Amino acid sequence: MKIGITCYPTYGGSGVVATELGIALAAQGHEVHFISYALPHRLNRFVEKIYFHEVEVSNYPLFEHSLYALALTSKMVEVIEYENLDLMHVHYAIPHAMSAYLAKKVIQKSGKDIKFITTLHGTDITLVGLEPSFMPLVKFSIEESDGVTTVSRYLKEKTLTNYNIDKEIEVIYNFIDTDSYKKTDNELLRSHVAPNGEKILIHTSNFRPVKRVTDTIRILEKVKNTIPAKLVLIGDGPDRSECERLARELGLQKDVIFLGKQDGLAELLSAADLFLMPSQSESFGLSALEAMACGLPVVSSSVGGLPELVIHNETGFIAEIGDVDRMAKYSIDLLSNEKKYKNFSANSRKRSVESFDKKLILPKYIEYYEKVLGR
Ligand code: GMT
Repeated sequence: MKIGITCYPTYGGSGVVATELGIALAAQGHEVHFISYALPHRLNRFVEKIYFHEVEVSNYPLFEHSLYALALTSKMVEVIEYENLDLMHVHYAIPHAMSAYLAKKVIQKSGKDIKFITTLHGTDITLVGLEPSFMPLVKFSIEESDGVTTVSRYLKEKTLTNYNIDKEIEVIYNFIDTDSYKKTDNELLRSHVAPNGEKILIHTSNFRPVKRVTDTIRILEKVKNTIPAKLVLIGDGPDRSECERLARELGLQKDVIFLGKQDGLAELLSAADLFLMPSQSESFGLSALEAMACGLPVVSSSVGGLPELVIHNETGFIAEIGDVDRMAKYSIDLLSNEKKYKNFSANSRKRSVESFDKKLILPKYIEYYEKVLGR
C-alpha cells in the first residue's frame, strides 16, 4: 500500500504513535509519505520506503494568521495525486481531518478518489475540539472520515457522546516496541541522581496544565517524609517554570531533577523505580506504557483511558485526580515492599508485551486499512 500520514511532528504522543506506525509499516514493505510542517522528531534517520513532504506556509502580508490547514490541504492533494496514494491516515483531528476532507473533495473533482482515516488521540476530542470555534468542524470531519479510530474505549465513548455522532469507531490502542523499550542497566544515571541509594520517581510529559506536573512534586514531598527519594522530570512546556518555582518553594530544588527534552527514554526510565502520571485528562497514556515496558509500576490518576492501561493493585495504583496524599501513600507502599515491588514491576512489563506490543497492534491498523479500502 501507499499511505500518506499527517501528524504533529513535535514531541507528543500523537506524533510518536504516527511516526512509529509509519516506520513499522515501511518495515513491512508499505510506502509511507509523511506530510507535515517539519520532519517528525522520531524520524531522525534514513528509513527505506519513507518519504517526507514539508508543508510550506505563505507569509503574504495580508494573512495576519497562518493558513497552515489550507497549505496542508494543497500539499496533501499534490502528494495523493503524484505519489498515487491509496490512503491518507491523519493523526489528531484538528486541523488534519478537515484538511484531508478538503483534499479528498479536490481529488474527486479530477475523477479520482482517496479514502482517509482519522485517528483521534485525546485533547482533540476532550478539550480543544469542544471549543465552539472548532466543535462543528470536528464533528463534521469525523462524520466524513472514511474510517475513525480512537486510542481507547474511553475516547470512543467521549467522541460519540460529546459530538452526538452515530458512527462505527475502531479502538486501536497505543503500542510500543518492547524489544527496544526494555530495562537496561543505567547505573551511571542512577548514581548521579541518587548517590545515596534513594528511590527514583520519574515523570515524562510536555508540561501542559492537563498533565498536572506540579502534583508529582507534591507527591515527592510526601514520599520523602518516609523514604529517601528523588524525582526526575523529563520534557518541557508551559508549566515547567511553575514546577521549578514550586520545587524551590518546598525546598526540594536538590531533589527534583529537571532534565528537559531527552531522547533515549528507555535508558532514562530504566534508571528509575516508579512512574507518576497524575493527569487531569489522559485518553491512553503512552508515556506510562513506555515506563511499564521498562518494568516500572505506574501510580496514576483514574481519568480517561488510564484504567484500560494501568491495572490497579497489579501493575500500579490509581487514585482520584489531585489526590496527592493517596498517590504518595501508594508510592510508599510499593517502594518499601521489595517483594510487592518486584511483582508489580514484572506485571507491568508482562502487560506491555502481552497487550500493547507493536507486533500485536500493527496488524490491527493494516486490517483496518484493508477494511476501509474495501479489499
Ligand atoms: O491530546 C493530546 O494531548 C495530544 C496527544 C499528543 O500528541 O501528545 O496526546 C494524546 O495522545 C497520546 C497518543 O495517542 C495518548 O497516549 C495521550 O494519552 C493523549 N493525551 C491526552 O489525552 C492528554
